[in-house]
Amino acid sequence: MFYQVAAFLIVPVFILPLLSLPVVDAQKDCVPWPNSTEFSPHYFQCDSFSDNQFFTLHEAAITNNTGDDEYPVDLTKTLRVFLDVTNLSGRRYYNLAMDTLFYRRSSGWLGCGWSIIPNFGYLMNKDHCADNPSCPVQVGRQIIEAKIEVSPVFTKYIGLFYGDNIPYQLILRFKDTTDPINQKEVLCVAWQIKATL
Ligand SMILES: *[C@@H]1O[C@H](CO)[C@@H](O)[C@H](O)[C@H]1NC(C)=O
Ligand SMILES: *[C@@H]1O[C@H](CO)[C@@H](O)[C@H](O)[C@H]1NC(C)=O
Ligand SMILES: CC(=O)N[C@H]1CO[C@H](CO)[C@@H](O)[C@@H]1O
Repeated sequence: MFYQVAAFLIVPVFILPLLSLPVVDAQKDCVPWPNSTEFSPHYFQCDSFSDNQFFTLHEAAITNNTGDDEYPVDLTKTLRVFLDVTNLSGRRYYNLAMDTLFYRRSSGWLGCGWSIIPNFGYLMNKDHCADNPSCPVQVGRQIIEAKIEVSPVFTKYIGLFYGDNIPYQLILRFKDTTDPINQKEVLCVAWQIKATL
């Protein structure tokens, strides 16, 4: 853990400028708060690294730990994400892991875009099925729930380098880990939110 904490605080100064070049958006999206994120969260099913995503997303909600909507989203508290999905694979999933990737918004003379925030492996490969009544994921349509718990070290790091009350994008990638060597992504969900840290 210690080396990660150190990495959050020391490495970014040197390598952030290299890693943070944004992927430039289409011109019509070049606004500071895309997809009305100033007022409400926006989600969509994102493209997958894998050939197939076996889950289809119908609807989604992001709430605080008591299940209430709270906006801006407070990243220093536990968040719950509810995903109304259909599992199209024809089989159950007992082993799933979730990667959470953070992006921040930039808009300026270089254009607009989302730049990835280096996380040094933190918030990756979180066991989705430990202590989770919405696992296993059955065949067909259902609600699955995921918790996002960001440590104070990570929120401090984000706050320090990127700031408060700006748009962030969270990408949640769910992977079937039954075969650890050959993990298959089953669902990718993007959240674009205004966040306090
Ligand atoms: C806004 O949301 C749509 C999906 O609803 C997505 O395709 C688009 O890339 C988003 N815009 C930005 C700037 O992220
Ligand atoms: C969640 O948000 C509601 C409404 O803003 C608030 O009353 C409640 O205390 C919040 N719960 C937590 C755990 O922060
Ligand atoms: C490809 C496949 O097996 N699809 C199944 C997914 O789940 C639906 C609903 O249970 C079935 O009708 C499909 O046959």
